[in-house]
Amino acid sequence: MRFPEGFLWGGAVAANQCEGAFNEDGKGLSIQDVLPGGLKGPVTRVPTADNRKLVAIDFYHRYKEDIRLFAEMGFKVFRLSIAWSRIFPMGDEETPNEKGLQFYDDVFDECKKYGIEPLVTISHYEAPLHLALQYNGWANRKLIGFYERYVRTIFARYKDKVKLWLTFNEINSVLHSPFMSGGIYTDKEKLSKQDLYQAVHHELVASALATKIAHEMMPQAKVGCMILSMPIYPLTPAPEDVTAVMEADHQNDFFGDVHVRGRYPGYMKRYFKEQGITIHMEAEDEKILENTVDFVSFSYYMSVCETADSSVERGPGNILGGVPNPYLKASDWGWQIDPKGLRYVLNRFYDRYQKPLFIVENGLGAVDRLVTGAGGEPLVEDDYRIQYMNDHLVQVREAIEDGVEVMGYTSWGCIDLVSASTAELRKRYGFIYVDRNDDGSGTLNRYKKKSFWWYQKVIKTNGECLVP
Ligand code: BGP
Repeated sequence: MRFPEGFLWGGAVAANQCEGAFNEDGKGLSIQDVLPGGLKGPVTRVPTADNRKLVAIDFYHRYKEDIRLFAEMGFKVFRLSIAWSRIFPMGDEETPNEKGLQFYDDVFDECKKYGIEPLVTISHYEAPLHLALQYNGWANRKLIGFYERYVRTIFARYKDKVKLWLTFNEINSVLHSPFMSGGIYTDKEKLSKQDLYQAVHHELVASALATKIAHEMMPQAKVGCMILSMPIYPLTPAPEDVTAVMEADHQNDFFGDVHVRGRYPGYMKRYFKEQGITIHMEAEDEKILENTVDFVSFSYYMSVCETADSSVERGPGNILGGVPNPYLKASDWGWQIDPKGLRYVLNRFYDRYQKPLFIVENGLGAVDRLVTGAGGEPLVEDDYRIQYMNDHLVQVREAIEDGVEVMGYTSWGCIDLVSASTAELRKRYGFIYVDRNDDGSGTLNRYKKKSFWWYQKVIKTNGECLVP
């Protein structure tokens, strides 16, 4: 069992979950700096001491050590995001913050030293707070212009260092977490569907515009969309349940369809009509949307079921939950583990789009224990993580056998970091343990987990050591 030559093995992080240094070197506040509890809120408006993202794992000061460890594992690619508020602290000013730009120059240079290719998410749940408070985030069309200025700035600066770009992290998540994903300050309960889908339209136009600009400024660059993928299975074979699945799928497929096909699908036009939603489009929007992506990237953690029976309870999940599947076990956070679902989504995306695919997030959030081994050495025996990743990668290989074109795989949280949904550090994903706890204690020292050596071997053998 081997993967294609040149397969991009690596890991992924996001600025707000690892960098810390929330107010250093001219960085402005981002929405994450006022979101100490993650998805469940509250929004504090000013940073509070209980917000673990303010320090996070201090990647800002320790990136050299961390990238060296990634190189030791053999990473070919490292997915990271640029914190928008390091480059434009308020989001709406005209001149970028030079120190912020310099930081990512340094990070990319460090990657280059080891032959690691950066894969950059332009916006990963970290819009400048000012854009949320002053403009209500992506609900406001003006965000397209601010985002355009931001992308032009980073493309001009990094065009010789970065070839792989993602426009928005999990762009479909804005339907479920409008503040974290879209910087929309209006309470989710009070936000109308009209305003929500109008915000989606603004993001889709901005994403296509970024793709257009990237292609003009950097002919070598490849731009991808990034979708939160979650296979949805019918809870029963009842045709009503299958229809419920189809309609739930539409709410996610919509995003990929616009990015790849360059126009709104018919099923969304029907949905807008039935919901009384009118998307306000400027004359140029349809033309801009025709700038389609070069590849499709996605996160994959779990699958769910759907049913037409509204009395059936929904369970927890990665931003969007669903009806639990009686055939699957769940992680400690209730996310149902389904390796075969990864082969299924890979085939589904490929059948639909015929574009190269990139798995840019996958992994297991678990409580790890740092213990002392017999010889006094620090140990983290995360066999459960090795099992999870082995089983998922076996299914990636199966999909490749099915003929699916897969560019690479970046495991989520290749180094422990702050969770997006619950803002905890105790929910660990890394191959590298970071001694930092939810109560703020810990040395911030890094330790290699058992999975570190396992992943190193996976990369070295190009997947040959995986166990079917
Ligand atoms: C995705 C996000 C990531 C990441 C991951 C794991 O939705 O793109 O930012 O955090 O999920 O989720 P969590 O951190 O909530 O466990």
